[in-house]
Amino acid sequence: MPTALITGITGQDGLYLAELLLAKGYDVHGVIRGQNNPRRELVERLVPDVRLHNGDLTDLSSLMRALRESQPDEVYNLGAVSFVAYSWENAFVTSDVTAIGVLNLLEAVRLHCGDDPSSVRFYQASSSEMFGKVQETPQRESTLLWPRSPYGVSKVYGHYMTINYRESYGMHASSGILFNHESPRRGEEFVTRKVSKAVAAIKLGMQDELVMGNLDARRDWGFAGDYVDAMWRMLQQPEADDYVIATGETHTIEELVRVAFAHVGIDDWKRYVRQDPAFMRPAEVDELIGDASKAREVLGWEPTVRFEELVAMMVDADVAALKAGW
Ligand code: NDP
Ligand code: GDR
Repeated sequence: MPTALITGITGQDGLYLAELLLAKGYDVHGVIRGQNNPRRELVERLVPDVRLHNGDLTDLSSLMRALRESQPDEVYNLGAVSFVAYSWENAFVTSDVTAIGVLNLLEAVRLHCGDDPSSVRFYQASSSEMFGKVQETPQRESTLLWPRSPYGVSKVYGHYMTINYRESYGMHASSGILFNHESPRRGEEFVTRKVSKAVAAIKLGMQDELVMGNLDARRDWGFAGDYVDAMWRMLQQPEADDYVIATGETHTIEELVRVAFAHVGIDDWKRYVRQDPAFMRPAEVDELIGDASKAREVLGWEPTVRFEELVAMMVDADVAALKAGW
């Protein structure tokens, strides 16, 4: 039975990846931080077979202990300060976790592997935010990186450090350059979930308005369940490499809002939506659209959920949750 260790186990992707690997028969371990993490209960409820190890990406010795205790064949580094807007307000913390945290984990894996640096396969959660002020459309693996936030800059560091450990030490270290992916488990700070939850609450008469930032930005949104499958496929390849994972479709935030309201039968959505500069960013990533042909050809990966279906799934889940009083 193969063994996997996941950082970021309490996050959206950590939970989906744990479910996928457990279904494949893996022994799954997760790194959880903090002395009383409020999301521990969620992990224990949704994926009770995952074994948790206390650790933090900023603490090298805790990562080495988690590796020693779990003895993984595969390590998935999903842990990060992942909210772009927050990264301007907390640039040092973001850099410590999202940039240096990758180095800590790579170094821990390298030391753990001893004479056989490729004995543990490593996945790094790189991001389309690295393309930032895009230099080419659609974005592919070779597109020049131009990050636009402390988060994006940190991800670029982690991305190149992963490549560097592959090239310097022969580690089986791959990066997935994943475009935005969403689900009913998405954190409520991110735009899709903020919109789905507000639309559900407005429909049920529990909220009056939805306060938004920039409605003109465009994103390539897919379903998180599809994207964790791509991560696993990358680590099954004989050679480590980097892959763009995206749907190849792009939509504005305004379209997201419109489609979400339309799904609950509200067509005059403008009545409920107000813009507030508080939600605008110091520098915006205006338009992202990915070219995942390499993943399609090499990994045999395809997205299965389209934009409208994704929005409907999220709104329906929030309506059900609010009705149930969650
Ligand atoms: P989430 O924000 O849902 O989860 C982030 C995870 O990182 C949480 O489990 C969090 O734990 C953990 N974490 C935060 N700080 C630390 C730390 N100091 N040490 C260890 N773990 C920590 O993110 P997603 O699941 O959406 O994303 C997973 C990864 O993929 C992230 O690295 C993200 O940047 C990246 N990514 C995500 C994309 C997306 O669209 N979702 C697209 C491209 C990349 P806690 O619960 O304790 O806070
Ligand atoms: P993003 O996701 O920054 O792309 O990063 P987010 O959902 O936060 O923003 C997407 C776009 O929506 C605009 N926007 C708003 N965003 C939020 N959060 N709240 C608002 O009220 C709002 N109004 C407009 C933003 O300006 C932006 O253009 C996500 C994260 O998961 C990263 O970790 C990941 O790397 C990238 O996706 C790919």
